[in-house]
Amino acid sequence: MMEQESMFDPRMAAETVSDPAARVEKLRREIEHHSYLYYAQDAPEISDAAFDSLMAELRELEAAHPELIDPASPTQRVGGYVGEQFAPVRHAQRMYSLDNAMDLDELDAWTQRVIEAAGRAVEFVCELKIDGSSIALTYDAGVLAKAATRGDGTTGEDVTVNMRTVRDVPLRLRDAGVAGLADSDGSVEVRGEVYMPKASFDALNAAAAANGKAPFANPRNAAAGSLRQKDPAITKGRDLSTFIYAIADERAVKAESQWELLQWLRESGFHVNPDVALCATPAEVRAFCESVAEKRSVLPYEIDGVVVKVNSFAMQRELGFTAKAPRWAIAYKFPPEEKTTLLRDITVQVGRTGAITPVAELDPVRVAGSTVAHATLHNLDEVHRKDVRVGDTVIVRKAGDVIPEVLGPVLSLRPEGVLAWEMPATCPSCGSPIVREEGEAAFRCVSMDCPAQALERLLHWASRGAMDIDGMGEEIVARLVESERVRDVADYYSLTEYELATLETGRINKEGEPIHLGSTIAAKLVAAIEASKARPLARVLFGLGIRHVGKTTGEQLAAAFPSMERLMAASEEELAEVDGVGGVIARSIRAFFDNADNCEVVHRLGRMGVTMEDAHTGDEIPQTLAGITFVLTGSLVESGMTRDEAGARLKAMGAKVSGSVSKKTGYVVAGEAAGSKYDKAVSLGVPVLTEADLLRLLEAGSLEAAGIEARE
Ligand code: 0OX
Repeated sequence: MMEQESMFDPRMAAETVSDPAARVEKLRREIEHHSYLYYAQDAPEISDAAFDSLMAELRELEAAHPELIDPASPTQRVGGYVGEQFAPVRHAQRMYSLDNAMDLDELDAWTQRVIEAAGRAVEFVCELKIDGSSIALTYDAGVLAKAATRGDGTTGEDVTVNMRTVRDVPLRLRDAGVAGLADSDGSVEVRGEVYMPKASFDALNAAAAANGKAPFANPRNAAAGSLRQKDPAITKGRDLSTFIYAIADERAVKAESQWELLQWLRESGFHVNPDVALCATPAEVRAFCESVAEKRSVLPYEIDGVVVKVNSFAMQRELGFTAKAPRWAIAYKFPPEEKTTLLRDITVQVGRTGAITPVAELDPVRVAGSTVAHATLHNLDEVHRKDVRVGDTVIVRKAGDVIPEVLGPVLSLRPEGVLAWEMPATCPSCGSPIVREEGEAAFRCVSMDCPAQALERLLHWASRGAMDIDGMGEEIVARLVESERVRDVADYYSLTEYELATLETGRINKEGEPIHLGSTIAAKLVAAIEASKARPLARVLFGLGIRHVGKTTGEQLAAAFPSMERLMAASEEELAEVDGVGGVIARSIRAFFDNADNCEVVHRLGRMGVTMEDAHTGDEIPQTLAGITFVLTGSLVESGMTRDEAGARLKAMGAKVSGSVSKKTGYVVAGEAAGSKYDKAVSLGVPVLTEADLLRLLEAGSLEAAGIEARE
């Protein structure tokens, strides 16, 4: 910074000031001026120390004279507290998005179209397309009153308190800006981008990594995330900046073109990007875009293209807007950035459902705003199609500038003797054999004993539609898995009340001691686990999480096989013969039971008392309701059955159960608080049964025995 004498002596002691109000006002003007030179002009005239000294004096004076405190004072950037939710702000003028030109030819086509539509020569303004988060700043009578995010373009969020902490945002417009307003006491809304410089983004992510926190994917997310902090002090520590480039309603200023507007924005004190060009021809526009693409990587902030705008406001008004974007502006997007790096290894990842995905392990490389060290290779076919091999130099790019992608190898750089990659034979998480289902790209680990899938499988088993273990939610199951007390679904049934009561929830109380689940919840859980043992075989089959075996298939399998033992022994052909079970499902069931770990878990479930055989098999129940469709609505309070349970029992008697009422519906069973389905049944003349009728029917075994009139 240049050392230069300020027009003030910053050492002047606050208590010697004879007219504090005048001194405060002078100090504020001086500080605003130097902030403007520093942040907006990038041309400071005094040292940081001198600036700090001016601020210190102002703070001291304001502390001594609280009546002089003003929200527009440079000392008042942090204050207030953002509530749980940022209040919605409806934009007076919609915040449009931009149409894109994906290459220079599309850009040329657009400039030509505009010239034709205008019927005369057109000047264009080219600006860098800052990759940040859009912001709207409203000034009332020259003072910052509101800052709002773009949101959906119509309604954004109020982030005023946080935006005030961004040091290049003027809290008050400079006099030259006020002079350029159509109405100096009126309101003006300017728009731009809030962004985080690349270096600050890297430092933020390095700090996050050191503290074991998740990093931000790119500077844009970091800027948006920093703006949505509940505590403005956090936003203040985040090194955000702005570039302002637009106005909500150009009638608020005396400017008549975008170029003049940029000049007015600068004079008003806003940070305006210096890399702008006024172009008289499409060739000049194109040349600007090309020159920017070249220097993109040396800029201290991320850009993802160039915004080209028709300069004249009058012409902008003639061209107008489509439903989503102005016709007078376009975003020329850079092609996705590509880099080369070394493919160190290909590892495999086991997803929560057992899908095995190959992952490229790369020498870390910076692409389009963030460092890439891993990239999914999707599946084996993709690895072979791209012919990427461990040891290759590969080309990496970010699809949509977010998800990294390996495009392929640089074959000329391939070392000798590298081999094509093959899928490992066993799961890296549990060692079980990996299987591939016919016609599917994905390989899977189908073991119930696989830690990578444990949480998902355990939650599925306990879920409503499966074994319905009330209260066994994600938090508790995750703790049971972490503490290694539960690994597979059979482990649920050996849990003791004591173990559950003393399970740590992962939360701590005010004294810093761990909070345990406690005996009340533990007792309820043990009862719920016990109750689940009696669920019908169909639910057990669904609960096992066999791929492709949903609820209905579970019911069909339970109806066709009298016991788990018989089902486990069935051949692929026998399985494929079951109604609703084709070749794919049959193969999946066989692969499941061909896994020794799975058979062990099922046998352990049986020993624990979980249903392995329904009391009545489908064959024994007379199919008196065959061909009749039932619709269940409302809740069955008397019996406490769920609609699913009641439906399953009707199905066991041969009925069909449907979700909607039509003329073909046989009966509608209306429980308590039945709604539109009941009304529809009445209007179509479909007979309506009460819960008592239903219970009689289930008990008696046929309509006739239950005394219910058969339908024509
Ligand atoms: C940017 C940017 C975005 C605003 C209203 C219509 C055209 N990300 O840097 N948008 C616009 O202009 C839009 N200009 C920019 N420089």
